[in-house]
Amino acid sequence: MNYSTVGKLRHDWQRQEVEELFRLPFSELLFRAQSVHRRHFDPAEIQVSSLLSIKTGSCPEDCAYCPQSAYHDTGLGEEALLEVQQVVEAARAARAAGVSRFCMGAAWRNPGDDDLNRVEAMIRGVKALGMETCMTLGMLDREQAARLQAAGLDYYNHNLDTSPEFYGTVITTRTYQDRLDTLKHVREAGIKVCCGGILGMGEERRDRIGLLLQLANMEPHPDSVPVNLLVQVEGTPLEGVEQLDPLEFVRCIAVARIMMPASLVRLSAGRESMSDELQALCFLAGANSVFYGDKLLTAPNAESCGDDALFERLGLQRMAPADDGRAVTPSGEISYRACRSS
Ligand code: SAM
Ligand code: DTB
Ligand code: SF4
Repeated sequence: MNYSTVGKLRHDWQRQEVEELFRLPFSELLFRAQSVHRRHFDPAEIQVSSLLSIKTGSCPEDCAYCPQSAYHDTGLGEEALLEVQQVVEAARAARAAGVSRFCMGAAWRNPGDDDLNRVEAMIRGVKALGMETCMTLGMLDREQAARLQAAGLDYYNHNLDTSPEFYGTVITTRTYQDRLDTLKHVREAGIKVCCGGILGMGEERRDRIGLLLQLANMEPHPDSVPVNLLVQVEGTPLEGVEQLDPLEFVRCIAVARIMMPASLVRLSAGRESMSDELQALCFLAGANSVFYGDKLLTAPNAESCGDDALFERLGLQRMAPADDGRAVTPSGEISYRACRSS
């Protein structure tokens, strides 16, 4: 290994060198990932985001993993777009729980112009709390991205999900190029990009490498890279798909860290099914961000109490939470259960 290039930002990754990273002995791979991590981040710090579904269910896209697709019978009905006040209250509760970034998701193929008026008011309301804002609303054109940027949006989440080759077996209602186009509009509007994927959908290692190559050869890299482990939801086509080897998942985190040294790598969906020890390995491999709160968009997340205890046991400090010390009663939309002392 050429140590002079360790941790340098590159956008010319070749498949063969990524395959070689995956083939390294596990301890060597983790050592390299941890070395890269320390050049750009304090390894004792973790970025904490929380999620709120601002418009749930009945999505016109056919994503095989997603409980919110109208194509799958998962028992989720369609809910209307939340009111601005409901969203701001949920963000206030998240802030009181030490969350620094508030991510709002909608089950849309793309937002309509009327929806966008309310969404802009949500961004302004959450920004006024001193929190970072993130949204994931589906496809955006240039003008829509510019409107969100003008409202103060910090991050836009839009995942590539998997390799270009595997993509068509998971989603047929929109193309890989559609995703890349939206990412371009977001970047050109001056919004930070949050882009990652889902592992454990029955893809091969070559697809995981294909996804990482797409992400790491973006210039600049996505600012934030969510690595989701598929949450298998009853009624979705991917329910029952063979589970991914957890150590392969850790390898992917480590390779993502090495390829995108300065990006936040988020250990995203799927933590509720992971042991504390597996999550600790992911942090050691370079993950330095999580979703906090007992719910993701519609699926359960690792419980916040357990997370508080885990961060404490691992000596992890939260990155720059916006906290003015005000006590806030959590709304019903987002839940941070009071921790029982034992
Ligand atoms: N509709 C918008 C879109 O697809 O871009 C935003 C919401 S969508 C739920 C956001 C992301 O959640 C998807 O891109 C996918 O990566 C992730 N996701 C959805 N269902 C998931 C599941 N069951 N397990 C893991 N990740 C999931
Ligand atoms: C991301 O990559 N993962 C989050 C967020 N971006 C929007 C969503 C996970 C969704 C898990 C399934 C659910 O809660 O419905
Ligand atoms: Fe719709 Fe997004 Fe779910 Fe796909 S992932 S069905 S686009 S909410």
